Amino acid sequence: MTEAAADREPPATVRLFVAVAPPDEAKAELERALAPTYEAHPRLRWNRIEDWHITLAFLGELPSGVVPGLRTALEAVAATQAAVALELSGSGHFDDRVLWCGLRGDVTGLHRLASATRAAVAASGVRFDDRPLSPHLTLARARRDNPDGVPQAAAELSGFAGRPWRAERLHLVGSNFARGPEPIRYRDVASWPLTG
Ligand code: 2AM
Repeated sequence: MTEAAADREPPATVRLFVAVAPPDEAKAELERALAPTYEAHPRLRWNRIEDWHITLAFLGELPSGVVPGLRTALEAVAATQAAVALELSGSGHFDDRVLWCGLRGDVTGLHRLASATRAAVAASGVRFDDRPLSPHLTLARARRDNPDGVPQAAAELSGFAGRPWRAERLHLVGSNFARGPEPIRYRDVASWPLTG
């Protein structure tokens, strides 16, 4: 196949996850609170604010042929599940490498939405690693050659208490695989209002 033809060919696989995202005002508030931490830790790999999300189900790399079935399944979930009232609050880290912001509010509702999502994905025939949900919004990762900074950044942000907001849409998100030096890019494959 020529390179030009390869460019036109849809990718055979796609890396997918299902998520909710805070509205712009809640993100702007967190961004403001993070300003001193951004400045203090420029060597962390900070996620782009437009990419901030809370993963409900990580589906992994799948053949792109599964997407139509997933769309149908997730549309039905969104039609039967209600919006979830949440607040961004506090912070923490995984393994001294991943810095995250925590969530308060109807976390039980978030778990319920994640369970419904995962059940619908599984019923649509897609197999994925159904790990327990740990609700968080990832902010940054430590670089391999410079692991410092994550616990300290988490301590700096620990007092953050954001305004209430509602997760009103369910998003099916695709990402590239961050091959080489390119940062990971996310894009909505589709999203649906939570109207249940
Ligand atoms: P993270 O935010 O904690 O890094 C896209 O990569 C999203 O899926 C991210 O929110 C990421 O979680 C999550 N994710 C990536 N790999 C995962 C895995 N193996 N299990 C669960 N979630 C994963």
